[in-house]
Amino acid sequence: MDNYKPEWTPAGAGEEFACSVMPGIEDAQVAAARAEAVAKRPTGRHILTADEYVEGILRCDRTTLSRAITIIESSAPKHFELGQEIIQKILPYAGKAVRVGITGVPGAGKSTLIEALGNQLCDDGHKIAVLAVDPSSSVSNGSVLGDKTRMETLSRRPEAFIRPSPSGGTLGGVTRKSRETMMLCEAAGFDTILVETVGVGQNEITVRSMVDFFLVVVITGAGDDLQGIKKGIIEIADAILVNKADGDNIMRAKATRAEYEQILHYLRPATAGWTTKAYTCSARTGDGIREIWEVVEKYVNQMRGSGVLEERREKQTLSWVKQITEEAIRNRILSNPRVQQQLDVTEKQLAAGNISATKAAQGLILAIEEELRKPDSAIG
Ligand SMILES: Nc1nc2c(ncn2[C@@H]2O[C@H](COP(=O)(O)OP(=O)(O)O)[C@@H](O)[C@H]2O)c(=O)[nH]1
Ligand SMILES: [Mg+2]
Repeated sequence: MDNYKPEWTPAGAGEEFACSVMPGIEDAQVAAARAEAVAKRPTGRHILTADEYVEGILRCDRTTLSRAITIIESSAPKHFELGQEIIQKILPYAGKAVRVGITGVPGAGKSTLIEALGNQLCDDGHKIAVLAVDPSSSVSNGSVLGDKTRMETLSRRPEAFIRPSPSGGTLGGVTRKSRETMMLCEAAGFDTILVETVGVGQNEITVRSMVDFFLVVVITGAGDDLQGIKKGIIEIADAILVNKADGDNIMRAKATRAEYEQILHYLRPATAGWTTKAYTCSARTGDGIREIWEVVEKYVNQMRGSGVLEERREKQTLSWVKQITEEAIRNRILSNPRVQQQLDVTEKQLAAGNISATKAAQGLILAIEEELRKPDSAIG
């Protein structure tokens, strides 16, 4: 196309001096090339090999790490195999982080605390991973943990990695997923793992069994403060942290701290050689956050020195192995057709009221034993 150019246009000038330019020819070509490339792209995501995953994780490539975690969390059998291959390969690089569990009732300020603490740790040169564990979420319809809106600045930091709770599943399943996710994060170079869990059901026990330090976040409430918290939780804590010690709540928070101190005085500490104490902080103002981390560091140094930490981790792994085995055995027995048949019979007998519970259990055990004795038994 001929473009009209003014007389004063320098010789050899381009279209910059022209009127009625019709651009876009080249753009159209680029667009066509792009469309072609898109069309050639394989549909669905390309599944990496275990080695490719491992390589990406060790490089701390977040996309690869996230995808590997998704594989770990998946219930599909093909993902299970791949996931276990990845875990096996990253094993030598896992286990190096400080693992801290943080629990407390909903609204205690766990996520706000993690935001404050996490930012501080990043400023100090740490790389932190925040995971959430909530096996009860399938029941309670998903309590929001690892809540990114509460961790707004932290979630944007390159030194931090936040992963919400895997949804649903059995307790054993969630434990496995969380433990393995933690290992992947460690292999990616995160030196501090913060595990948030909501204080309901079995959650605390589950998280206690996978961390080095267990922090229980509490708040002052109206009336009888200590009624709300289960005694069992205090018994497994390495520190009690009374949060929201700010504004006109400071005095009450201090009083609550003193009450916990009194209770702790009569309890056996959760970790041998360590004295569990109560502290106050404000996740909102940041008061006491540095101090609580100093407690964690002191604990880790002391417990590493005495070998208690290593021993705890060994015990944790062993009990995890037992848990996996027990779950597998139970599933296999209960899915055996002969045992299922007997279960149906038992159920009917119980409903009719003509058998005692003990007798019913005996009948089931007999059926299981018979099944085990068979040479071609599906259980054995
Ligand atoms: N005054 C005050 N409010 C806080 C503090 N920490 C958390 N909160 C508030 O308490 C509410 C629950 O916090 P959140 O972190 O989501 O609690 P979580 O359910 O334990 O994770 C939010 O409205 C927070 O802003 C604190 O130290 N002081
Ligand atoms: Mg939360």
